[in-house]
Amino acid sequence: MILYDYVLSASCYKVRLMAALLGQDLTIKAVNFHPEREHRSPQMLALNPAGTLPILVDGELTLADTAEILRHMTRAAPQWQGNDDNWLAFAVTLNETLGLARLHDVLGYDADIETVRRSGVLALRVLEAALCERRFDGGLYLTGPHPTISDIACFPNVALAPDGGVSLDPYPSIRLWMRAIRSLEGFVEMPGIFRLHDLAPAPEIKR
Ligand SMILES: N[C@@H](CCC(=O)N[C@@H](CS)C(=O)NCC(=O)O)C(=O)O
Repeated sequence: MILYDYVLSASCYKVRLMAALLGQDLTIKAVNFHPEREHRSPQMLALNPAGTLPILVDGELTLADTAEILRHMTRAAPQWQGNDDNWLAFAVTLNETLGLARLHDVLGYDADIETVRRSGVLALRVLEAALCERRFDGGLYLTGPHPTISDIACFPNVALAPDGGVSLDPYPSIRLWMRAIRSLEGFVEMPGIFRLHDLAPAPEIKR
């Protein structure tokens, strides 16, 4: 499978992370998204007229929607498919709010930044409430005790929220959920999202 990729894209990272967790090989074709806007070049628009990344090519198949890509990658791993497409739709909301705030702050994208950040905070509150409820049901992940594509679709834009000026401090259940994802076997990093074991241990409290 070939991934047309930009290293700082949260959406492209979803695909790289999924492949790593599944142990699948990806041939990465780096696209100069910024500053060259190569994803809008005639060659790239021929692959994906919407002019977005990621794009996954698997033989004859070309996919340019992250949810579809994640479904395709997990077709032989039903335990990853989950049973709740609402979270895949929610991941789009996260991309349009927290993701846009980050593109504004990091790459200078035009946005009504306060409104976008406020919408991002509303989405985080929804996520926090859902994850808090899950923990009472004994589940660590969005759809139950095991991670699914719902978690992979939602995780990157949440983890990178501080890059868009949105703090994660008020959300303990979200932080626990992110720790769980970052400790998964096969987890890979992207700039700004680190593997759990690479973090300094919590300081010892002396009494
Ligand atoms: N519909 C796409 C959207 C993914 C997306 O938002 N990609 C961003 C990069 S993270 C993009 O390509 N934006 C186009 C641009 O900013 O010109 C999906 O869900 O995969």
